[in-house]
Amino acid sequence: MVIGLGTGSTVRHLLEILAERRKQGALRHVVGIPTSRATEWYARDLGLRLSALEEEPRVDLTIDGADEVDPQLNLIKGGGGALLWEKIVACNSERLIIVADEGKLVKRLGERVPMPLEVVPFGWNTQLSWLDHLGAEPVLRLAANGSPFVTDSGHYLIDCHFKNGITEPMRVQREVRQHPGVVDCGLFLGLADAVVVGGVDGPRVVHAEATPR
Ligand code: A5P
Repeated sequence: MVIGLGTGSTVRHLLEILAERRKQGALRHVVGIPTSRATEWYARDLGLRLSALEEEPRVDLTIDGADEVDPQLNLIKGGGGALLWEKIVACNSERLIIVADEGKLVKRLGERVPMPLEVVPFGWNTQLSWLDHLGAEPVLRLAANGSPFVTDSGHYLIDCHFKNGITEPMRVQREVRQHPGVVDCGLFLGLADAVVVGGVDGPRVVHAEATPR
C-alpha cells in the first residue's frame, strides 16, 4: 500500500503511530510518500519506509491535516508552507483523509486563516494589485530571520487575508490560475473524502458527499 504522508503537527502524530505499528511488526508492505522535506526527515528518523511520486505515481490513501475545513469538506491548507506537494499528492491519491480538531471547522473558508498563494520569486510583487482587486489583503510570508519564506520548491508564499472569508472559493481558484507566476493556492476544493474531527468527546468521521473527483 502506498500512503501519502501530509505535513504539520497533526501528521507528526500519525508518523509516530505508523512507526510504532511498524516496530510491532505491522505495516511491512506499506510505503510512504512524504509531502514535504520536514515530513521526509521526520519519517526517516522514525524508520518509516519511504518512496517518491516519481517511483509510485498512484497513491492509495493520503492522510493530512488542514488549517480550515468548511461544511462541504473544502479546505485551506499551506499554513506550514507545504501546500504544493500536498496538493500534488492529494490529487493523485485514491482517497484523501483529513485529520483536524474542532477548532479547524469553519462556516466559510478564509474566516480564520489566510489563503496561501504559492508564487515564483521572479516578479512576485506583480501579484499584489490583482489580489487587492480580488478583495484580499496580500502579505508576503517571511521566515524567522525576516527574509521571504521559501517553500520546498523554491517559491514564495503570499498569505491572502479575506476580511469576511472567501464567498466564492471556486471563483478565487479559477482567478488565481490565470496569473503568470502563480504556482497554486491553498484551496483544496472537493478533494477530501472524509475528515476525522477530534473533539472532547473523541473522534467523529464526516464523509464527503459522493461526487466524482
Ligand atoms: C502544511 O503546509 C499544511 O497544509 C498543514 O497540513 C496544515 O497547516 C495543518 O497543520 P497542523 O496539523 O500543524 O495544524
